[in-house]
Amino acid sequence: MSAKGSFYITTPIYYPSSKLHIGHTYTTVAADVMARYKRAQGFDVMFLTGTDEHGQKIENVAKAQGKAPKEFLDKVVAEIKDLWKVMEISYDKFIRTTDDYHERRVQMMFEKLYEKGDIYKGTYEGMYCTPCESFWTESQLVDHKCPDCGREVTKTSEEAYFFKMSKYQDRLLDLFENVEGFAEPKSRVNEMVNNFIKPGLEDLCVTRTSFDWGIPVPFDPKHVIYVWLDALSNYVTALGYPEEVDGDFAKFWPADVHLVGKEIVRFHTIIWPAMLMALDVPVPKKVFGHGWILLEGGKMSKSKGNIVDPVVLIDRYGVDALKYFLLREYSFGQDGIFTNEVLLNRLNSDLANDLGNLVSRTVAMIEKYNGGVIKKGSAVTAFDASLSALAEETIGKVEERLDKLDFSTALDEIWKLVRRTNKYIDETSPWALAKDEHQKDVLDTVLYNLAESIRIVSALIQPFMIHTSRKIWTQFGLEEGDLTHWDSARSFGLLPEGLQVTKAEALFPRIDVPKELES
Ligand code: ME8
Repeated sequence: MSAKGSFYITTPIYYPSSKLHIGHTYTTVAADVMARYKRAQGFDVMFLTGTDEHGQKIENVAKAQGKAPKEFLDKVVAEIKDLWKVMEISYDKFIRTTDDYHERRVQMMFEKLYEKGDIYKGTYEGMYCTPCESFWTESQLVDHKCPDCGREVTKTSEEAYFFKMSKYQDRLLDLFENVEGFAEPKSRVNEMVNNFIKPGLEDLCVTRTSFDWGIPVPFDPKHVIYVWLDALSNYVTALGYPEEVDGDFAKFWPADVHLVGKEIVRFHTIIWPAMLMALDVPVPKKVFGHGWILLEGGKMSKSKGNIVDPVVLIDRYGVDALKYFLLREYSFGQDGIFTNEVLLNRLNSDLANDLGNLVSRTVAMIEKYNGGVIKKGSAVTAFDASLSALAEETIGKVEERLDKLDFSTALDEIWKLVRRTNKYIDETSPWALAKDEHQKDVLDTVLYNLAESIRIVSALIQPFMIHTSRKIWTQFGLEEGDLTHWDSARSFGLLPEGLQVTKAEALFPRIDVPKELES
């Protein structure tokens, strides 16, 4: 294990009922940035994502296409993996709930809970929402409809197995009230405690007999294991539990953070910890329920068809621009509205103007005034100290923000440095210095400081925009290594003399917004 220790981060495992949209991309990009950041800091990282493949909904979609579930799923899963490849998602493991090892381990977990008496056989009577695959009690319904999606629920009665969730009520309350940072943001804690735990937890129906596309109960195979039990278990089966507990499971569990959308916080902060408590397994350190990306008409939904396709945006503006936009524009815990105009204005102001111009102006000036060679002047200007101080301080601020999963303000800290560096150009006016040969040493200092500040920016943006960092390194004659490493952003003044800069095309071309919105 690395000196820094391990870091385990997960995304939800997505339903491969159709192509993924920008909402799924949002969670996955956030997890990817955290994984890259922690690796850059020297942690031993496990980043898990995957697909949730069982249940009636998937069975129905496959049937509608005239396909067997697995045949349908293999195609959609291949498309999802292609999307993550295009987006350079650096997952370490991709789990499918149809993987043999997962199915076997879920059965083992079910048996363990049954043997312990925490799963028992009874009769289920209640309300079921088919699209959400969720059971609800009458009191949880909103206007007699599913509280998650607002759709019709149907009354169901059948023999079923139950998980003794009620037994864990007090321990769950203790978890919410006394374990700092378990559920975040804080607003979600109150919702869970007041709406779900305090009114009293009921035992959870954890099997179905009305469809077959699922993992059978090992000792009673006409019952299929409830999809949420199957799905949540992925976070530990992927690590070997309960078959192999000495390898990845020992190293990475408990998870440092499960990233999820706010609509599934309930499953992750109540059902999942209760299951783990019953299995005598530690609960995850944190469940972070982020907000939704909404369209003007409401939440994107595969079934409503009002989705934004990430591939279309990537083809038009590039992967880095999309990643930057998603994490900079929206505050991670809150909802935000997606419009093309918001996207384009953000790309123009932050990427084309602030960062793109800074790099192209600096490279152009080093070419024009110094034949493309970076020189270290010995003079100082009145503006150097504040630039270098901010440059050295920025990494600490970014780390503090990222450790709180506050991506938007982390990027803003980096952009404060970008804007400060642009201001340094205005303050020092290199074009004026270039006209006076007595100022040559000052000019060298200024150009060096600009290059050095850009190097620090490029090291800090790498978890978010690896292509852009690489393009900057190429323009400044840098190879990936000590001078581009995350920690290199702690020190100003590392660039050696004599590096050769090379002009390249603009990092982010300026977009003509009215024209683009018309097309
Ligand atoms: O719920 N804005 O899968 P799913 C932000 N299989 N995030 C969004 C979003 C939006 N508009 N739409 C989707 C499932 N997401 C289960 C999970 S985990 C053990 C099982 C993201 O395909 C967000 O992370 O419906 C949300 O929680 C997830 O996709 C839901 O994906």
